[in-house]
Amino acid sequence: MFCFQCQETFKNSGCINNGVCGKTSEVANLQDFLIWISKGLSEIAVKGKDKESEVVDGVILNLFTTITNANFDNTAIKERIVKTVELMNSLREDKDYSEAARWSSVDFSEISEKINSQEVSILSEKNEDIRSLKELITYGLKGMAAYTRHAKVLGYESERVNNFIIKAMAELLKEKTIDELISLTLETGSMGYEAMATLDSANTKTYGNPEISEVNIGTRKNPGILVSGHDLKDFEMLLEQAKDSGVDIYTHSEMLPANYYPKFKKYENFVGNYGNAWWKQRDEFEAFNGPILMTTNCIVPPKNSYKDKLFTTGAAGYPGCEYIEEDKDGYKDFSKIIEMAKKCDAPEEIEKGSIVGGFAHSQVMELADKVIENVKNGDIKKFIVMAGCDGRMSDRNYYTEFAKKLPDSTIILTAGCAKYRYNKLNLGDINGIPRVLDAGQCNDSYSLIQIALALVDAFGVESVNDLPIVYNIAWYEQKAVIVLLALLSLGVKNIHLGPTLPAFLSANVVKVLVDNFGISGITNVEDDLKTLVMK
Ligand code: FSO
Ligand code: SF4
Repeated sequence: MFCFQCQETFKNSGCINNGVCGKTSEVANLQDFLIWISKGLSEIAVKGKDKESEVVDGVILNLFTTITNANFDNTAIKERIVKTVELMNSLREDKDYSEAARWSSVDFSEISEKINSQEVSILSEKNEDIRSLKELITYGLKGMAAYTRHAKVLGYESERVNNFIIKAMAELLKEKTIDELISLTLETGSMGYEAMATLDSANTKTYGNPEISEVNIGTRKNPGILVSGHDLKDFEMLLEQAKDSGVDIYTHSEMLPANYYPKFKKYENFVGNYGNAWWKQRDEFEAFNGPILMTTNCIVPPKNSYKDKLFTTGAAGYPGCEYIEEDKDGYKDFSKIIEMAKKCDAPEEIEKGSIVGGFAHSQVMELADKVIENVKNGDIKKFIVMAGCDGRMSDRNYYTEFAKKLPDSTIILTAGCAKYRYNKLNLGDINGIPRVLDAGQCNDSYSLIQIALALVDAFGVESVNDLPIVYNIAWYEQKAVIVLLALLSLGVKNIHLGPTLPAFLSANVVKVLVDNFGISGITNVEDDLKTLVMK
């Protein structure tokens, strides 16, 4: 195996035996093969007459399934391989195709032979810069696919985004120049922005606009179910099915923003949020006592103490954990989880109190006059976008320290699970405006962009780069990659990206990003405060 798609990759170079995330080499190799034939399927679609919706759905699900920490189940990946090859076989015409598009076998001894030949591995591309750009685009597409799928289950999609994903996947099979790949990278970013906008519409039109909310982080005495991941539709279905069961529902990690949506607030058994970012789950899931539903990434290989209580659905999967299927109408029956919860002890209380969030674009626009007034009178001097991801490496304490040492005249704009590094610090407020404004999930970085664009108008400046906003973003996996590409496609400059720059960026590609966008890594809290805030 060789995988370097996430920030925790081995020695910031590449996982070669097993993944730091717990992915086995068998799963990693099958995922590489799945991505390779997904590009082949896309080529067949591009060269064919019609783009079947089955192709779009299949390629999107395949991309999503291979995101870091989403699916560790080789049986599930093999099923996706079989479905993909069967679809290719049914759509292939009498045309000139690449080898990936010609692949027709579902015999896993042949597939293993192909994998062992190393021809579908990331390293099969020998030119380091071409490999770097092609993987950057592939990872952006994975993030885009995840967002696109969440919108689709709520009945929203963008044909342009769908078509782009298929076109870009097919393009990645071709020989390309560096310039061609750079332009495809930026196109990926702008389509990523559209994918995030589509998901924002899906979420807000279905569940209302997020509003300022105080979220309970303590527990009650009833048994509970913990819901993690990003899929709001799964969350709604579970809430609805559990509403009269006597079982309480809690969000975990990236599901925390569900607490901000008006439609979910009417459920009396919806208690609040339990625990922290994804990487602390092995202790927190044990303490929770009840079953846990993982609707997407980020799964950490479970301890035996709760493994039989861990359920997966959608693109997520873990061997030995029960998977909840959807029926042909998209309905999922969660009764097994609810029945299991009834027999479990109530969650152990690991924290008490509350946190405040719900600052997506609509809520911030309502506060716009107040925000602008505070900027004009100098009480707010700077906004620091600290969106992105959390992770298990201790060097991420940097973000807690950075947040603590920021001057009182600054506001942190956040989204994604990075917030858990500072959202319980009680950083106070500026004339009633909290100093940490949480817009929501990583995809709600879209809201942060909307807020920046509104400030451009309000202050009459030419671009987002003229605003008192700086970017100190943390990344972990491929959804953060699409958020980053979206920001670049909008012309945002001087983003600091940490805790390390991606291992998949070659030295020359980093140079392009530095020269054209002023991207840089992080150094230490004191120096970065000077560069970002005090200048
Ligand atoms: Fe991932 Fe980052 Fe959204 Fe977290 S981009 S790691 S769990 O912020 O969440 O999916
Ligand atoms: Fe390694 Fe990250 Fe790939 Fe997992 S997803 S195998 S940790 S690079």
